[in-house]
Parts: sequence; structure tokens; C-alpha cells
Amino acid sequence: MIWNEKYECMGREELEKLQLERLQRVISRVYNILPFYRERFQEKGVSPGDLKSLPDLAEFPFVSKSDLRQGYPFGFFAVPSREILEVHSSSGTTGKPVVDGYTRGDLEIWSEVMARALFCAGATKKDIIHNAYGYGLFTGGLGVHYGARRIGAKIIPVSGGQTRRQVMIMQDFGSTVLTCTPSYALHIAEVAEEMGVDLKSLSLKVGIFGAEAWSENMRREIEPRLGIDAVDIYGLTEVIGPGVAQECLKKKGLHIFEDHFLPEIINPETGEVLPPGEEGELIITTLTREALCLVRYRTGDITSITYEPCACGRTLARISKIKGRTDDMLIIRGVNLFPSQIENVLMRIDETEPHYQLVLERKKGLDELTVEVEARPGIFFDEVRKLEEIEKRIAREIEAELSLRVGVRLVEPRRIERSTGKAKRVIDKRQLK
Ligand code: DLL
Repeated sequence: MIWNEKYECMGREELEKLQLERLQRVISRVYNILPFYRERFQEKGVSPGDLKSLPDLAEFPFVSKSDLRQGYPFGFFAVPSREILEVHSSSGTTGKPVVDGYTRGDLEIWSEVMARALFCAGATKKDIIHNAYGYGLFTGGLGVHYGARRIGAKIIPVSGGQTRRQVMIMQDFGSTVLTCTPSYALHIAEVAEEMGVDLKSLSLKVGIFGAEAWSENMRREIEPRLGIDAVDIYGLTEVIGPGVAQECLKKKGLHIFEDHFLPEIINPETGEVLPPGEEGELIITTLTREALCLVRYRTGDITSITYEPCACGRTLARISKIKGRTDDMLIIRGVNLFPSQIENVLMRIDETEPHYQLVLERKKGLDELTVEVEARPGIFFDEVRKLEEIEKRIAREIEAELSLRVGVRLVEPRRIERSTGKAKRVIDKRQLK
């Protein structure tokens, strides 16, 4: 099911021609309207006339989240305030949030890319979309809402929370598509089990999960438990919200809607553009946005890109599942790793539940990581020796895969806090002096 064949299945040459035209327009626009970009371009000795081909973009400067914060809240908008019809912002756990503003045209683009995303995941107008992403300043709720409206599906704007009620609604309203974070999907599943409701016997067929990193083995955990196909959706507030990239049912990476969002992958340390297949930081340039125009925005997200055609028929490039954010990367005794890599190992262990957190502490000047993971009910009350054996085995598996020695603590079921949105995976107790 392809929502917009013209753009999603375009030949590479034709697509690149379109991207270049749009890119030249964006570069001139930001240069003429926003002093920030003009100054940055001048510092780097480039001007709009230098952009003659797509690879020329590599000469242009990057924009970062902290740059955007300096313009907080509306300083980066390239249109007069009266043209902004809606604003959203990120949760902003550290410092000021970043704010996105949407013109009528931007809302049109958002509906379009979200319609594509839903179709890409197999949802159609026949579906009943149970939207448990939070409604509000967070883009998840309204993003899915606009896409559902565009494809003509029935939308249940349930938002996050009140999990028992979510299960009841799924049962009574016959939800066929579930949209929420992957961690919340698991929590819904566990509450359903407690209520004696078998989600597998309901009408659910697909889950569209994103807004946080989740591993391939997490998918293997979720799918049989809910009796669905679980696919990944990616996006970020600054760029538009959800709907930047979406996995199809082939589950071989996320199609990036390249006619609107131009991707590059760079080495986060040197800024050099990397070839397809190599892992690095995703950079996005918005090609059609009106209010917030980003040129070479550093998403901080680690992935790789492929231009190989997909069996689904789309010619759009695909990014691999996001491994994590550069800011969430842990550096422990010289080893770099992302929480999702530990998750991938944990999900293979039969005796544990898929709920975990990583506790970072500093002991005698050295950083130590303890993985706290819930034991399956029943196991936790086994003899201590047996629990210790399981802990040791998990530590060995993590060391074999990630070359890092960690502590492992099995905790009782339900000990780790559940989230209705993005899960908190890392508890940093280091007192940095
Ligand atoms: O999380 C938008 C969104 C809503 C995406 C609903 C998907 C579904 P922010 O709150 O601004 O926006 O957070 C953006 O979340 O830079 C990534 O680090 C992370 N993220 C988003 N989607 C994924 C994903 C929304 N599928 C930040 N996998 C991004 C991994 C993701 N990380």
C-alpha cells in the first residue's frame, strides 16, 4: 500500500533533480530571511550561488539544537507570526525546549508524510487507529491524528495513560492499529495480561512504535505478545514531528521521505559526510518547510543509510533503526555504547522481563554500570544461588557482545518505573567533580 506513488517510487535521477531545485530554494530563502544563516554562511565562506549540485551541500555549515535554543522560542521562524497556526515543542528535559511552528503549508506537509507513514505500515481507511501517543505540545499525538484523518481512518485520540482504560477501549472499540512508544506498548500488554485480556485475540494487527530507541530483539518481544506486526516510526519536533521516516512491513529499515527531508550521514567527530552503509550521525535539511527551515540540522541520532531499492516498491532511501542519540551514548572505561545495545542482549534472556534500566555510578574514580532488569514472575523467588547464576550469565553475554564488564542485578517484577511515553533508561548517579 503506497499513499503517494509519484513521490515514494520516483526514479533516483528525477528525485535528485527535485531535491536540488528545492534545496536551492531553501538555501536562498534562509540566507535572505534569517541573519543567523547569513552570518554562518559568510563565516564559512559560502553563499547560495555555490550550491550547484547536491554534494555541494557538504560545504555548508551545520545547525545544532543549541543554535535553535538561542532563538527560543520563535526566533528561527522564516514567516511572519500571523502565518503560524500551531506550535509544538520537545519535552526539553535539559534546558529550554526546542519549538516548532507550523504554517498552513507545514500542516499540509505533516498530514501528507503521516498519511504515507500510516499506509507504509499497512494502515488504511478501513482501520481503527488507537492513538496512545501523548496529545499536547509533544508531536506524537497530533501527528498521527493528522495522518489518520488524511487517509480517512477512524481515529481514537486516547492519548497516553490510564492503561486499564486503554485495554478496555481496544477491546470494545475494536482497535486495529496501535500507535505509542514501544515501551508503553509493552506496559499495555502487561496490564492486559493482569486484567485477563488476551491482546492476541483482539482485532489489533499492527503497532507503529517510535519516539525512542528500541532494538530488533525488542520487536521480537513485542510482536508475539500483542499478536501484531511492530514497525518503527521516526521523527523529531524540529523537523516536523513523527513522519520523517517510516518502516514498511518488510522491516528492513525506515523509508525517509526524501522529497521533503534531505538526509546525510556524517562522522559526528569530524563532520565529514560518510558513504552509504556507514554508521554516523543523521543530518537533515528540510526541503519544503515554511516556518522552521533547517539546513544541515544535527539530529544527534546514530544510524546508517541505504539507497538500495526495497521489496515494497518504494525507491526512497532507508535508514537503519536508530541506535541512540549522541548525547545518550555511555562512555564506560573507554568503551562507547548505547542503551539499545544492552537492550538487544537482555531481550534474548528467557528469565527476564523486558523492563530494565542502566544505573551509572562512580566508584573509586571509575565509572561502573549496573544493569537492573526485572526477573520473570516466579523466578525472582527462586533460591539466591539460582538468581546469582542468571545474573552472571547475563553479565557474560553482555561482555561477550559489547566487550564491557557490567554489574547485573535482577529485581522483582514491576520494580522498574513504567512510562506512558518515552522510557527513562539511564539513571546517572555519578557525582562529577
Ligand atoms: O519523538 C517525534 C515522534 C513522535 C517520533 C512519535 C515518532 C513517534 P521529539 O520528542 O522531539 O520528537 O524527540 C525526537 O526522539 O531525535 C530521537 O532521538 C528520538 N526518536 C524519535 N523516534 C525514534 C525512533 C518525537 N523511531 C528524538 N527510534 C529523536 C529511535 C527515536 N529514536
